[in-house]
Amino acid sequence: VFQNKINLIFVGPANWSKEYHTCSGKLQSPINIDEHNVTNVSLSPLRLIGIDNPHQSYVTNTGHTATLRTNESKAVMLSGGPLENIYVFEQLHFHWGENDHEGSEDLINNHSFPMEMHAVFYKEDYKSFNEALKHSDGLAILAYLYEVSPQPNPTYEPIVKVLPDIETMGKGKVLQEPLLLENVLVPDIAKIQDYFTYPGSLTTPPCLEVARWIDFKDHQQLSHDQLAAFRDLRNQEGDKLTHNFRPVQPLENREVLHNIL
Ligand code: 1SD
Ligand code: ZN
Repeated sequence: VFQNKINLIFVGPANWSKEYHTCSGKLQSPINIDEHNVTNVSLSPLRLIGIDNPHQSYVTNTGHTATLRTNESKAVMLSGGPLENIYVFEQLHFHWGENDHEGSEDLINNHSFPMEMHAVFYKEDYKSFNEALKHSDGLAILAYLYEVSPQPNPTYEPIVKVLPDIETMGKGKVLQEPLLLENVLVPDIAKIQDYFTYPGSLTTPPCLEVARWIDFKDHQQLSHDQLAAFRDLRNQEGDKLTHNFRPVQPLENREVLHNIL
């Protein structure tokens, strides 16, 4: 266990580029999005297909996060906006912090949110998620930011409810009812075209620079207790998983677009 802990510290975010040279590229994620330094654009509508049917879904503790997948492949597809092609839903997962004042990966005007959800899609032409990782236009990732609300958000209750059952790394649990992804991915149809978008990377090693990021400007709500339920998950060492976000990376020569209606 002692040896493992040393390895874990060694491979922490600050040391990733020693182990994975791809983690020190010029298109790394996350970033701080400075709202005063974005270019306003009006792209074609972003479209999500297949979200109006409930899909049987399961949540897994990967040791780094809780990941939700559906049993049906190609259940949900994404296109439009900055995307030139069709992208297939792979999984969604969460990043959070030790308390309600930190946790998001991307920052907005240097502000951190208590949670960020990533819905990961791969380009349909590449046939599989793993193949898509080999191409610079391989992934599209929808990012949702959360703030603390006094009331629990009912949309996330089915997910939060299974977390105690998957406390240990490697455990998974099917949700009691098929999940209507529409509520999760399009919480407010009137606000879905208001987002920031930029070219970036996976936020975990090997930090591949293959992702088109789409960060919604609208914030979602979770109660303190709902957020706290994620912090009870355990990592590989059996310790509480209380900090799974990567610090922001240099913007370098990138432009962040702000899509407006
Ligand atoms: O951190 C996730 C990681 O868990 C895995 O899901 C990977 C591939 O999808 O993506 C990264 S992230 O860049 O979506 N945060
Ligand atoms: Zn992520």
